[in-house]
Amino acid sequence: MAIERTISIVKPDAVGKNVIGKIYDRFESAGLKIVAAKMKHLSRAEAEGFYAVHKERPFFNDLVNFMTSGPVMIQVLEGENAILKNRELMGATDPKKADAGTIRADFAASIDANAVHGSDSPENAAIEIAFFFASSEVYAGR
Ligand code: RTP
Ligand code: MG
Repeated sequence: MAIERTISIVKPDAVGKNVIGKIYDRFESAGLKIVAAKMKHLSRAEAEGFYAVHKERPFFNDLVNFMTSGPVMIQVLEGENAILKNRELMGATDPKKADAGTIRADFAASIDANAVHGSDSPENAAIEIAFFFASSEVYAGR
């Protein structure tokens, strides 16, 4: 299986609930390694740029408002099948539909305040990693 890298973001609701460490434990327990991390309060321009793929969607403005409502914790996860593995750990977008034991089932309140973001494809993972980190800021996960 391929070693991949993916972007994970702990969203403002989960940072506010003080569960960054509990979410990091899910990644580490699943064999994913944190190889870069930073806390950041996104500007409107940064949130709009990061979510540019959604700019025509009806929820875009709510999404940008929410993602700029407080600091987020951004990390690069590395490991076997990291992109899909992270999506499985996150659970469905709507926490009401997320499987028991997933991050969103356990920590999220609504489809807007849904605790985490994860890249959804190798192409988007590469774009999203480059959006937040210089290559010199991402470390090899030996
Ligand atoms: P994310 O990008 O944050 O990891 O979430 P996702 O792939 O599971 O969902 P996506 O379709 O990419 O949507 C991005 C974020 O927009 C909000 N959303 N709201 N009201 C709605 O119908 C709706 N649909 C999506 C969610 O907060 C979602 O995480
Ligand atoms: Mg998405």
